[in-house]
Amino acid sequence: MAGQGVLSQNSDITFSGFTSIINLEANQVEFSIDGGFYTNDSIGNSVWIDDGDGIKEDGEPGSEDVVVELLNGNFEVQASTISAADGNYTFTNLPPGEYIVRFVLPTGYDFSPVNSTLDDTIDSDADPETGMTESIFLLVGRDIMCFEAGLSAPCQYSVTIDFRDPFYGLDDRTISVSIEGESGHYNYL
Ligand SMILES: [Ca+2]
Ligand SMILES: [Ca+2]
Ligand SMILES: [Ca+2]
Repeated sequence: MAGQGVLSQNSDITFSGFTSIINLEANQVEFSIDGGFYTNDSIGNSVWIDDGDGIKEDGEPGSEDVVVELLNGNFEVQASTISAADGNYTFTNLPPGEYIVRFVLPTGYDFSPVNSTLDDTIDSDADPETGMTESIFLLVGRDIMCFEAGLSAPCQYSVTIDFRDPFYGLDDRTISVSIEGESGHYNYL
């Protein structure tokens, strides 16, 4: 039955919807041809503002209006959407096949490190150089909702070192240091 989501075990149709050529003799009746149906499945999940570790944690908000594209195995754009207010996005009604999700990096952000944890539901999957996930092989009857992109704001940090003598104030030289780079933990040695 259409819409029930399971490709019948003995389906005679291909993904294009056609059977192979059927040759009938005169007066022959053929009852064995049937067509199985598959559900139209989904790929998705979310884009979020990360603290730079590539792991989606409590308190890190979704990022709205990020352009997300769905490519086929030949890197051709099949669909495009934008993330919702909570950062979520979904591509629905997809036939089985090979796909890639590409996130378009918003101005002022970098992509977080990819695959930072074994839990794929909370890690970032966007390659920091290309914004693309690895190939996704969507099978019949599966929704795959574990493709996230973490966005990290480059950190800006400055410190002033004061060399003045604490008692007499004879030497008032100061040095200011400014650092700009990826979010993360830095140590002064
Ligand atoms: Ca994080
Ligand atoms: Ca991952
Ligand atoms: Ca993930």
